[in-house]
Amino acid sequence: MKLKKLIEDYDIEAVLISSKYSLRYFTGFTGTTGIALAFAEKRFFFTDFRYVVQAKEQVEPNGFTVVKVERGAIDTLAEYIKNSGVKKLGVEDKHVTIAEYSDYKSKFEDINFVSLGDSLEKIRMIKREDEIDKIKKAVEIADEVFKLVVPEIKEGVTEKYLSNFMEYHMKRLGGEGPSFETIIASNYRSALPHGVASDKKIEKEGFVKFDFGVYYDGYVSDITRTVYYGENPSEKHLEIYNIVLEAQKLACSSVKPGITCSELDKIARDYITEKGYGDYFGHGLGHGIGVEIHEFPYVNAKTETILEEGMIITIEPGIYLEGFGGVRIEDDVVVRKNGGEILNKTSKELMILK
Ligand SMILES: [Mn+2]
Repeated sequence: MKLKKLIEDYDIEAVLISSKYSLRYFTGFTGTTGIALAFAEKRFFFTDFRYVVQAKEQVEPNGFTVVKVERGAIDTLAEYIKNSGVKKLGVEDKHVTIAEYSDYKSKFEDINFVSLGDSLEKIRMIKREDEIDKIKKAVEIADEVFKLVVPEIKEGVTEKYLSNFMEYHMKRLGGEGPSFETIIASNYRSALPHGVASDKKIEKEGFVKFDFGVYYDGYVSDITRTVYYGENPSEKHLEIYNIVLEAQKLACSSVKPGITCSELDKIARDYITEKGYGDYFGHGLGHGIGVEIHEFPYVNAKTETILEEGMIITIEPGIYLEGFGGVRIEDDVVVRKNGGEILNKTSKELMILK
């Protein structure tokens, strides 16, 4: 088991799991209040009255024993730590507040805190098949939602109308909701890489960029499509769309075990740069997805992580021209033995909606 190995590698006796996504991943807990203490052999999950029944259902199948705490888990945790003779305790230092840390220091006697850095997050990089299946389902729902929203793109409706429409259907189709704030950026706003849906009305002759995703059983999807709304896309609209499309396809077909994230980023970036738009692609090529919308590995010029079978990354190059508009195309791709498996079924060819 991965936690057991981590405990050995760090030469510690136990790990305190406190962050939302680590709790979700390692224990299965989806509530808001709980903390877990994992030893090499035994595991405990501390929560209060409100969550005891839910926690038993969710965490026991993952090997955690539920301990009901009165209010705040700190005193009970301190007892368990003391009684188990823990000397070195791994903590999620990146997620612990100063207030929590001073609590730990005052309540946990004679303990050495060991920073786990990104180690718990990195355990999540390679997905099991059951995790891949959940992401596939999240992608399937996203594809379906996109199909439904396209006919709703009409002059005069607001971006927010479209995002509400999409989020309603995400839930209707079995998702838990959006995996992040739905981005709908129309016309000049499409040049904003992260323009969340606003009160702006859809108007003719411009791009409409949709970047959205769905949570399904705790796992996310993340997809971007850019459509043209109007009769007469300009040469420039067609030009930048086709450059992004080619760069995206090139990167998707280059996914394979053994390539580094920076090499993959370079393939798309070099293509866009050759075409003269390198300065307008100001973000990384993609990122891992899983229980969280942005996970390891990050696919950018600086990341030397080598892609391995079972990782799932997004491939999402873009070109953004201020005052004019922008294009991004994004798919979710599983690293398989023989290459990348693109999960999205939605076409990437330019849709011109009249
Ligand atoms: Mn993304």
